[in-house]
Amino acid sequence: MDDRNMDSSSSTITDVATKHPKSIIHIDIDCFYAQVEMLRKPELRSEPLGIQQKNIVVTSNYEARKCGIKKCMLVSEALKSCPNLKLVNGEDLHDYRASSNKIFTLLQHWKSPVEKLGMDENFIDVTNLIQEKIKSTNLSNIKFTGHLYREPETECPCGCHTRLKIASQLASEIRQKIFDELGFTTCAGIAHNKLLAKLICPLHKPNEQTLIYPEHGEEFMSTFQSVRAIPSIGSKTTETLISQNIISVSDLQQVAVDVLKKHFSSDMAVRLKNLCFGEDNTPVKQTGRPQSIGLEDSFKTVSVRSEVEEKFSALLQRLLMLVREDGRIPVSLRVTLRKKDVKRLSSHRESRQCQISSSIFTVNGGVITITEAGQQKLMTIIMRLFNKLIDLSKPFHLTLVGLAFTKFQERMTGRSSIVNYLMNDLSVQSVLNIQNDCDTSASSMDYSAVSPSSSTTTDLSDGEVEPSPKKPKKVNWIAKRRCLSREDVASPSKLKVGELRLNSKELEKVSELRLNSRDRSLTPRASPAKDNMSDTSDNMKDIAEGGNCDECPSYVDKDVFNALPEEMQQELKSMWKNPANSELPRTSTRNMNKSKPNSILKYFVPQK
Ligand code: DCP
Ligand code: MG
Ligand code: MG
Repeated sequence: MDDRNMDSSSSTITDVATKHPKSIIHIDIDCFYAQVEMLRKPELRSEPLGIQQKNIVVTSNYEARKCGIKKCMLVSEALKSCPNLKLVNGEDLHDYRASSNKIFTLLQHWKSPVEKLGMDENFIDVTNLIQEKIKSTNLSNIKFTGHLYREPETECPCGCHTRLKIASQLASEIRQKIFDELGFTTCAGIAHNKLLAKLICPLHKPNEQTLIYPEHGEEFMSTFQSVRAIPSIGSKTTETLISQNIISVSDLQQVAVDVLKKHFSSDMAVRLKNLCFGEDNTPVKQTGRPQSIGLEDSFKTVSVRSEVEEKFSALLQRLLMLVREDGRIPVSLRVTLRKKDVKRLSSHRESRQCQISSSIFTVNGGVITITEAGQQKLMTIIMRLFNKLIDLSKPFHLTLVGLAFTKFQERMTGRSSIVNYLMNDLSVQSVLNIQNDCDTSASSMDYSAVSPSSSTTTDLSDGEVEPSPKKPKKVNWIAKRRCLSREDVASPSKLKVGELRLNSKELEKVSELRLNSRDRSLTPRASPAKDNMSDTSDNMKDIAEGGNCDECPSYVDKDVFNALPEEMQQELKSMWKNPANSELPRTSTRNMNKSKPNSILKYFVPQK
């Protein structure tokens, strides 16, 4: 063993505060939808196979690609170039999504941050894992696995080459496990950042992997003929760049940042410059549960209201199946339309959303269900949002309708918690920004896969996902309440529970909170349906079905009340009859201690 080499590598490799400290693996499943179909029906493997959505072949197996089938080809063209092409309808995304989730789950095995990107891609930040491996690896003769974009002329002094070589071995191990356990072949890109890992991934495919070293990033980027190849550069940014005669990534590399600053914000200009040289420091953000669950349907044109209603109704049916699978109760609904501007021959998206009452859904044996009446209510809300988006006194032309549930409540468990009954939206998730056709921002890395223009797609929006809060248990919740800090105040889900106090005024809020979200003012549940919609976040309290038990105030939910133990029902009733009995001075700990051992008051006293 060469002692000199050993010394130099060990002194740099273990120091992650280096120039290229990270090791990122990007994994992409080969011909994903086609592989799902081939795993289902192995006899398809030997045939050219296309996956059809509407009149488009969205993807195909590699047999079909040999005959010239390309992604998003028209079915008619595809059949011309490959007459024996087998077509499978891929409009039902259920199995694709299920496989996608299995792969994501499997990737958690390496205990490193995994960021899911669309259906068939994941980033894994293996930086820490490699630090661990380095301790037990003989570094003197370490080799990369798979392909190398370019041989290095010299070793990077920060030690990244060794780390990336280990990452490439790890990538191979990960791909093997995906194949062994789930049967999918994959490609991987290995680099010191997400940008290069993603872009290098398809260099050799299928079932191959490629490693690129940081010093080759600039040259590799210059091989892209269009700036659009950079994941976070959307159509609007591309348009602006093209208007300045910046077409290729190489053009972007040559333009002065000050020139870009004339057309973009200063931050964005700098970011564009970094990206075109292969520099990207966006972190791999562990993906949580999707922040929104949505479906879209696109078509040539729809100009009649009843047809729109039909489209929404069909989407809703499918969306409710997804909600059932997901298991969370939606509390916000978004309607999206793509309007065709006939004069300008262009189209643009518009969305509206509003809150919906969680009582539209019921949970039976842990399964979310919705009645016919509940579905009708949703359709009423959807069409009301539609009416807000479309001026029906004028002709309209739509090319897409979309529905998405954009916020969810997490249910608490444990029968004994009164908080479960009265308030089960302790962990409301934030509203996802509407993803637009026109991406003008390059300030955050948007690696989202583009969906075909004419298909039904699922919006399990993975970009900007914040990990979903775990289902809180009552005990944890009380413990957390005790630790509320200033930052926690920004999280109303925690704060509101802590603020609960059982007097008639406050109890009103308990009921209100079932509909309440992060930044909305409290409105009694029995208040008339509000119609106060805006483009991004509306506050439509559409369901007002108070007056559920004889003695209950109108804002109390019948189901909720009836589900309470008899003892609690009695206690609440007597308190409603005489609210003064239940007043607890906020500061009085003496009074708290005096409350009956079984009193529901104990659930509502402010925690110290
Ligand atoms: N997809 C789609 N519409 C597109 C692109 C893709 O519906 N315009 C779907 C079908 C693909 C899946 O997403 O199977 C993953 O997209 P990829 O771009 O990764 O394509 P494939 O996995 O099919 O092929 P490859 O082997 O090139 O990765
Ligand atoms: Mg793929
Ligand atoms: Mg992909």
